[in-house]
Amino acid sequence: MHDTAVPAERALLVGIDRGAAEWPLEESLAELGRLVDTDGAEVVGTLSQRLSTPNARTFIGKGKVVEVATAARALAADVVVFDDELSPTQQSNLEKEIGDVKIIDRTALILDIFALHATSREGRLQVRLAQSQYLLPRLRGMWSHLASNRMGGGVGSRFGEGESQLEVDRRMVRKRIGSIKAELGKVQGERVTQRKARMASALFKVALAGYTNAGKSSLLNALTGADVLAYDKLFATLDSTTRRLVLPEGREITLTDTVGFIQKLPTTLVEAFKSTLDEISQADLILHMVDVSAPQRDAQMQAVQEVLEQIGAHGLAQVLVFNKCDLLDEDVRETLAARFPQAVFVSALTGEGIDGLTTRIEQVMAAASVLLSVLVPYASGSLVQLAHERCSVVSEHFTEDGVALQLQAPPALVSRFEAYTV
Ligand SMILES: Nc1nc2c(ncn2[C@@H]2O[C@H](COP(=O)(O)OP(=O)(O)OP(=O)(O)O)[C@@H](O)[C@H]2O)c(=O)[nH]1
Ligand SMILES: [Mg+2]
Repeated sequence: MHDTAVPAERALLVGIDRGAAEWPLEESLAELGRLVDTDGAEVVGTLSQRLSTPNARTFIGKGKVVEVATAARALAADVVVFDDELSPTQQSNLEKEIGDVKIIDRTALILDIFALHATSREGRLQVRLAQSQYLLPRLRGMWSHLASNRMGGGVGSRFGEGESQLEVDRRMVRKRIGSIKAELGKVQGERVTQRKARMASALFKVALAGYTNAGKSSLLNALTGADVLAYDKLFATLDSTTRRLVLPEGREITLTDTVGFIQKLPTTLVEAFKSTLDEISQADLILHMVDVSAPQRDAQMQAVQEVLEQIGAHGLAQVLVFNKCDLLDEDVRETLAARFPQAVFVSALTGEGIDGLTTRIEQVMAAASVLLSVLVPYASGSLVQLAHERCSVVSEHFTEDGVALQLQAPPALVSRFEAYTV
């Protein structure tokens, strides 16, 4: 992915330990390290501090700032990456006090990875929107030295009626945000049209949601023979992909793979990716994909539920899918099965458990369906076809007056059969 001729940037990671049991600092820093790696840089050291609340001025304490500056020099670091989002003030103070290295936070790193991985026009626009929204309140911190140079006179210092450079910059970024939104609106019109068509078809919509790297794209590929990039990096997928799938009993569904979640997912990203994430919030069923072998599995599941809540999808039907079960020891698996009796264990890699998963989807569909008895005249053969494609046919008899069917129909299709119910 990255040009090996260019030496990787050297990153020093910094986090604070709040004593939170669900995300131990080492695990959070390990994840930050994977993000750094995905972004093409190299981790050269980590520093941490126990603090119940971050320092308002510099995030870490005064003494720790000196320690970070010394370590950054000793390790020849190019960039210091903080494991939490820094406030604009904290960032500019850290830049002043540490000097000579780039200071970024988890959010900026995630935005950078998204920018690297965005391929579609919509994806790129969404990332640019999130980046601009992140930048806006930080303009002062980032460009203060430029602004003060400009204030000193010379080229670029003769602008507006008493308008400061900062105000000009902010206005520019706001204008950019406006034009990105307008462009996104146009691009997304197409997605909305496609989604409306899917709604009208009354196909049961299943969305894959889960922590990044859980195996969502791998599962889509395993189920539908799609060719979506599955890759052992974080945020391999940004664009959503929808495929049709015919279940063993003959009903057809759509399956949508989309962007993964992470703890501390930047709110600017959630907002900018609203339209992509709507693929999840508009689904009939969410397959919550979990990398069951991840050390932070429980905390990852919790983080996913929090994002689902943020996007208004927490009330939807969910099936818990424990993926990568090929990596589990038998006893661990038994303990988990007892703790999560509803979970379906699968391996997108070996194919194990995939049949059990499709059966479970069929069960959920049946539960969400309406039982109908209809007599369809032979002249309305297309309705019989619809019944086979979109409903679950419980029984079918050919009588003198037409085809007598017992159906489990999705609520959206009930009206189509209304005239023929018996
Ligand atoms: N051992 C094992 N590895 C798996 C399984 N499913 C996926 N993987 C691996 O896990 C990594 C991530 O898989 P993806 O399908 O890209 O995961 P994703 O959830 O789509 O990730 P993002 O798009 O980055 O959010 C890849 O290296 C896969 O080969 C599995 O069942 N077992
Ligand atoms: Mg993916």
